[in-house]
Amino acid sequence: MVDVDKVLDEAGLTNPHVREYVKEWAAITTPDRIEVVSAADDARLIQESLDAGEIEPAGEGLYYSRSYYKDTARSEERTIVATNKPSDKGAYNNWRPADEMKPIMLERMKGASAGKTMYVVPYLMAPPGSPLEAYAAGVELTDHRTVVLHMIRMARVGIDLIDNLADPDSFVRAVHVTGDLPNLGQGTPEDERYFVTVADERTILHYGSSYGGNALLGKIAHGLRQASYDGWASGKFLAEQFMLLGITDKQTGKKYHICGGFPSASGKTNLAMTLAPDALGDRYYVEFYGDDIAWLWVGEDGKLYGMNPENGVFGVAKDTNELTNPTALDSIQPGTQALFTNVAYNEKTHEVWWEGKTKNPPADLDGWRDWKGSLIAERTPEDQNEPWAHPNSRFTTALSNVPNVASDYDDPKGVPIDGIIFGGRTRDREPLIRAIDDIAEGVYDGLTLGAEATFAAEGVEGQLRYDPMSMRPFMSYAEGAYAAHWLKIIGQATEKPVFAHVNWFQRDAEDGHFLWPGYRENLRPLLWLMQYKNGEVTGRKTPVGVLPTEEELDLSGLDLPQEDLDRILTIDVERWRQEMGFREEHLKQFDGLPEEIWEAHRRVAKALEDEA
Ligand code: GTP
Ligand code: SPV
Ligand code: MN
Repeated sequence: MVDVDKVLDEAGLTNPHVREYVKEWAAITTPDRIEVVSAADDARLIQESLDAGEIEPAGEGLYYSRSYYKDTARSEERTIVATNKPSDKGAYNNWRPADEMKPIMLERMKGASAGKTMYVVPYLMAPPGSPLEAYAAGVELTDHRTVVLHMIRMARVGIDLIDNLADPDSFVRAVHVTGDLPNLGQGTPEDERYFVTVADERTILHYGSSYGGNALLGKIAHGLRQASYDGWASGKFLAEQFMLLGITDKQTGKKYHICGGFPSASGKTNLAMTLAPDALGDRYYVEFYGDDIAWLWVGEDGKLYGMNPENGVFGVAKDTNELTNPTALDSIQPGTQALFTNVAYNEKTHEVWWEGKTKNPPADLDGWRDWKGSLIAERTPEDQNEPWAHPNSRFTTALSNVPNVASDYDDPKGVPIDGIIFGGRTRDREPLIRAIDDIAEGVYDGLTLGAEATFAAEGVEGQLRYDPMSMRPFMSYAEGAYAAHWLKIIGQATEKPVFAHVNWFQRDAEDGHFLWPGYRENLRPLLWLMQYKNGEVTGRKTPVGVLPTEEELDLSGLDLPQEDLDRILTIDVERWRQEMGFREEHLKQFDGLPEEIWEAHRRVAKALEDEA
């Protein structure tokens, strides 16, 4: 048995509640060693991980790791929100009683860290001094060193952060036990994994993975599931899977902040890191605040504020290149201490590669291994077309490495929010952008956000996989209450943000090409939205919102076929009428949906029926 008191004394960790929690879980998981971690330990932990072969060098101050091959993404089926209130059950949160799940997790975790080190990782999901600090503190216990390296990049980590809390008992208890990855039956009926947030006890219990949102518990388990529950229970804030960016118009000196949700792998990181298109000259400057999570609240001055609780970026590697996202490449340059996970790796040159990094994979196959660790040169003919990198391979880097990170990104005050946008991958129907002035219609639009089903065989043609506010995998309480909470928070703001729905992914029906070039050009519709909010342009009213006219949208330097432009700046009324039926079925799943949302739905439906 480890002498926990001795370890905590030596580390100088004094918070009595944290000490008690560490002792309780050490007795359950029975690690051989316990170590308390601060960000300052990073260099030593990196060296230990290199020595142990858990990570490999990927250039000067860059590192590479592979996760177990059946452990490469979040598992939605195995993710559960457990509380003591059956009324918390929603359509999407996989609700189970806390009394049922806690014994299961105890059983799984019992003795499961034997032979390993338990790292105690105190963290804060906010800049210190934030008005939401009381909801931001957590202590992750993890038995996986690579998880610690990720936590140090993705969150603010240090003993001082939890030793000086206003309420020393107000921290999230976040327990991560990796388990025996080759023997967990991932994806089979005997699947042993469970990722449980006991939301009304502010306790997170994750067992059976060392990857991403399954294991870095500050990120989505705390930053989204727990925080959205806390935001609702306290009545104080929203926690959403949102990016957050700033746009400065150097000519007028005005600065705008826009946040918004796109479902996972639908372009948040790319949008937040976007740069002003060259064709617009150097008039605009885009600043990065966050790419995956935003917490929103109404400040004492009555304005809506937002902040990114994270301290780093866990970005999709695929298709990241000089054209699509040069900012991302800059943020993972030598010396940044960035980590790569599940990309392809050259064991001789220590280079990394992923699909879309360059047009073709490296020609000289010598030393290259794919994300599973197999030599590319030894691939059989059947395997030739397998990707080198896993499609969900990622890079992890601290916010401070992002070249266009906002100078005030860690200001605890947050930034005032001018616009809230929603966007999914939709191949038809959704125009480039439609602005929505009415709050209930904006919230309604968020609730009916979706991305097209990727496996057409199982889905209905034209029907979306709805993903309310891009929170479907992170929803922690019932959707009706969630909608009401949104209406309440936004309703309190004295200056209302403008809402908009965007779509970068509309395609030509015949050859499938994207009708809009996307990536950094996505700034153009956002500039229009801010002009619209300022009353500088009026747009064209449609049943589903206000669309820019061709003249209003700055298209300078772009050479788009007229028919593509016509398509993305109009709505397909027939498809929209069909969509309204799907939406009705979708919304009916939600008990207690506020009447304002149903009214918004009926208003839009009627306007579509009345349209010639
Ligand atoms: P998560 O981290 O999973 O929440 O994803 P995300 O929403 O941050 O998505 P990300 O920005 O990483 O983009 C996912 C994929 O979409 C990448 O492969 C991008 O290259 C691609 N993508 C992003 N923006 C655009 C765009 O404007 N047009 C097109 N065609 N593809 C895009
Ligand atoms: C997502 O899947 O939306 C992510 C990555 O941002 S993970 O942290 O694994 O959730
Ligand atoms: Mn995400």
